[in-house]
Amino acid sequence: MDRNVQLPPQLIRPFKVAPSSRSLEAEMPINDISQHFPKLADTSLLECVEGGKELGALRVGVVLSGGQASGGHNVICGIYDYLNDFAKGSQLIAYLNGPKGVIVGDSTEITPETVDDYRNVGGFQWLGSGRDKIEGEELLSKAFKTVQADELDGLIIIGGDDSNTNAAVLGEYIAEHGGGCVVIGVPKTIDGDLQNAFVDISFGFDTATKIYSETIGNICFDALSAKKYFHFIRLMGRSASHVTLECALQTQPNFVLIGEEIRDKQITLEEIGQDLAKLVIERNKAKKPFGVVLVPEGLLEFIPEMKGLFSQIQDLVSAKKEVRSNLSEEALKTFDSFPESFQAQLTQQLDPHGNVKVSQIATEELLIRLTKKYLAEAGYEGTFNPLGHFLGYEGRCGPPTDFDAIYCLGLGRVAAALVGARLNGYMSAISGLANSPDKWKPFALPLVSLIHMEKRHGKLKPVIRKALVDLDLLPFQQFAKQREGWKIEDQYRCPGPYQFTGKPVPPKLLEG
Ligand code: FBP
Repeated sequence: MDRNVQLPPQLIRPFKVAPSSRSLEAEMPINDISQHFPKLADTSLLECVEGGKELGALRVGVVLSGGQASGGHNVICGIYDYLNDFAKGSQLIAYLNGPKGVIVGDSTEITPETVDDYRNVGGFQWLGSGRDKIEGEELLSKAFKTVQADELDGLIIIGGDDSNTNAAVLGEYIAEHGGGCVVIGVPKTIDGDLQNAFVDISFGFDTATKIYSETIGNICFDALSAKKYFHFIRLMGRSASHVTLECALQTQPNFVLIGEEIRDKQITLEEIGQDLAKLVIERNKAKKPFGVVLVPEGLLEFIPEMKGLFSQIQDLVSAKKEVRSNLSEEALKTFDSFPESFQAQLTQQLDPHGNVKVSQIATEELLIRLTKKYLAEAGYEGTFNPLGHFLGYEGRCGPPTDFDAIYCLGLGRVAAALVGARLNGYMSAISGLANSPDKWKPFALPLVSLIHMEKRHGKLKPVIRKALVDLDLLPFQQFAKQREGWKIEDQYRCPGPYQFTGKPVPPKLLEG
């Protein structure tokens, strides 16, 4: 396959950067966090435009960070291609198993043969990934030593909100210590919560939501055929409900919970349980003892009485204190209403960035339990055969959709160009993604413009703001307009498997 066959011309030519006619301040809320990033604070939005020149040979490092997302391998291929085309003699050094690879200096060089083995291949298995955080003097200085020892001109961190925060922190540290290596971030995450006026969507979201929608659609049709099970499907996506909302629009199930709506309308756990019980009763009256309910994995954090409990658990777990005996009276009441197995899931260790590991909490089982409780209270004696599902890891590593494949090659090329332009603390961004690729516009977006202060591990820290579902925007509005019609009248959609037109698996595997 001609590796550039799908890329539009403006992403193939060499870029140069120029001040943008668009204004950051006019298009997004900006917080003043300059005291935390004095070296990166003086930044402006730049556009990548045609007219770039051949660069001298560069030494560029790359690392995959955080959860897997389809297209990651193509970002690396895009970086490699750009260097190969416009910075002859460059070397691309890949750090293994996530940020830890940068800390300990564990790396391998990307060669032309391996590039062609991984182009358009899902997963992160080429380099491996990890959630280690490069934080604190000891780890930052180790990472600095690695980039110095490897004589890097630039390090490209492919990651989500937390990993891109880490890119800014490391870029600041290197600049403060007189290093010449620049740090560039690339927006990755299936969660879709790394988006703003210049990053329409992070890569991986498109592939993941298509994989989940295929399965949800299949389950909907099974429910409609067998007419005996109520399926409660929890979907990955940490805090924001973007994944659930997109899958809802694709498959039109009977009931969908959106965390951000529950927070804004202050809907309680009891009200959710009662709504679900009402749905079962009404469908049963219509001779439909079956149904499909979508649940975002981050739901609990948005429920008013759970928010306080979550925040207390986060503080106590961070401080390594026993949870139950240290909860406030109100939080304890909520905590004690849950079965022990669920309490254990809630109080497990946080991830290295201070997040509760929501993928390990069986919220769908809790909702099934609540539905049963309110059905019993309503004196319901009809059928209710619930089945819980979790769609998570299976969505993160499929072959990238055509969209993610092209987008990621482009993001990689832009990231390489930003290293060539010696920009420090910028994100490789492409906007206008709803248009055909020949109209996409590449940008260099200052990472600090995305950062605000947030409580992590019990302390306020500068981190990239997560973009949650906005109830005033079109996706939610479309959903809100249609959802009543999905409750009893079954309007299920079964989108089927997504199409991929590139080279799907490495030739080596085909040859066996
Ligand atoms: P990133 O933010 O790093 O992209 O990870 C997102 C995610 O896939 C979430 O949707 C999920 O809650 C979490 O990772 C699961 O983490 P882990 O792979 O550590 O179990």
